[in-house]
Amino acid sequence: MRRRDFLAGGTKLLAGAMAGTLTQAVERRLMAQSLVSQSHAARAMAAQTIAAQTPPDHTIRIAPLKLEIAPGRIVKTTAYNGRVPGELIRVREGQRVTIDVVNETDRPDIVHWHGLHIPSVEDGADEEGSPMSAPHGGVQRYSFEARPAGFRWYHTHTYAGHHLDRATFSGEFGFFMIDAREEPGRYDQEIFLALHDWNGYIHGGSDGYQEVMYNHATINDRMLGHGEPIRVRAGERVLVHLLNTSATLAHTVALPGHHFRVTALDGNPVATQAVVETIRMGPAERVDAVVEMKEPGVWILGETDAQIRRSGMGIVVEYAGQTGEPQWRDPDRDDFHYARFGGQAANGEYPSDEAIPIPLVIRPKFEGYGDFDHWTINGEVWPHTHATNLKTGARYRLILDNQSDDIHPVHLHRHTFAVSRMHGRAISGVYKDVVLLPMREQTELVFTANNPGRTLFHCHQQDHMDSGFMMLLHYA
Ligand SMILES: [Cu+2]
Repeated sequence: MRRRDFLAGGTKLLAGAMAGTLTQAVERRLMAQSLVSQSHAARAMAAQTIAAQTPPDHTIRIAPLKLEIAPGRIVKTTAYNGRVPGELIRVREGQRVTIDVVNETDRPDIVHWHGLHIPSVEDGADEEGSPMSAPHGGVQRYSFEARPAGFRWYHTHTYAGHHLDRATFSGEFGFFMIDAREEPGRYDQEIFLALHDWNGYIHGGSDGYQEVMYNHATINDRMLGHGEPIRVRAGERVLVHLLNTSATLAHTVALPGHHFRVTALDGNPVATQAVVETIRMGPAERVDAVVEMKEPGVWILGETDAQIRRSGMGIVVEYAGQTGEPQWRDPDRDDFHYARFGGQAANGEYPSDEAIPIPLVIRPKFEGYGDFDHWTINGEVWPHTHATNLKTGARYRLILDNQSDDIHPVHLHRHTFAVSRMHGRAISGVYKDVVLLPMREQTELVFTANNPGRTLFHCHQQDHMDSGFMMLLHYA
């Protein structure tokens, strides 16, 4: 699916939304957040006392940043430690890591450790009971054992509403790599690439609906052609860690003349390392892939959509001794499908028929002119979405019935799930924490309730999450 298809079915903000007041649902969410925050004020004070005593392994300072994405082209944003992405946090699996989050902005903020199996209070989601960092210098200390191994990330977990430069629209994200105790390391170099869209704005449609579009895009902090190239040598094997940090858009990338051997999805090793020409990721999805450098030249690794690539989403790959204009060729086909990376369905580690079903129907809800479309789960808008009381150790099957004309990158906090059914077919061996739900289809995810505590499940598309597409699973 390309950007235009996505937008055609996509984000529906009504014409008056920008000028409108906060909706009731939004107010409810903010109220719920402030109640949780108050109940954790005591913990927050304790954390600040600790912070003064022992130095952390890492400090993340959240502050405004003027980011130059191309000569003379400045994006005003907020970011971690004055850079985008924030520093790479890299630890061994099981290693305890202590991180202080210092908030130098004028709004409360919080950092979510995405893809880690950690306690709710450390997870970095206000709705789960993790405390926020107060504005104007507030500090929160996070301390947890980093697991499971794989390519994780961290990002702000706040509310954007009509401010299309806040929350995941901002530069507040970074890579979090957890290395297994034994790394095979069959590669010559390793690179981390984050795709991001900048300067979101509301684009008017002819039907009265409006859409989020963007002026600029980058890979890491620079637009295509304005950063350092990825320098390679013929014969090298390059391990690429790709992350889509866009607030709202799925992206497809390719590297002409080369293929990607996919080794992990969302940091979890795949059953079948299929070789693909394109990689497609919804917001928050990650792909690890090995590229064999056997086509000397100067190439563009970039978005397959020409408009998005021209707006900056690309990076030059330059072989040693090669010069000239970077080359782009459209791929023959988009060949990235989750099922290609699965194993034999019969060998599924999580036979879905043994898991307790939790049916979840996803629908938009028209709220009147001058307002957002809201998103409902089983007819309810957050915070009225039901917190199902799960049993520790039991296995569950989320049956997601997407009755909308949108795709949704849904995310389950603090757990890894298996994608067990998609497009009407059983899948095994595909473990993820975000999955892009096809429109007008049922998708099934199986997980074990093995990390007790409040657990958020939500759409990672910022405006959908902000408009009610969120629920809390709870078990003790
Ligand atoms: Cu969504």
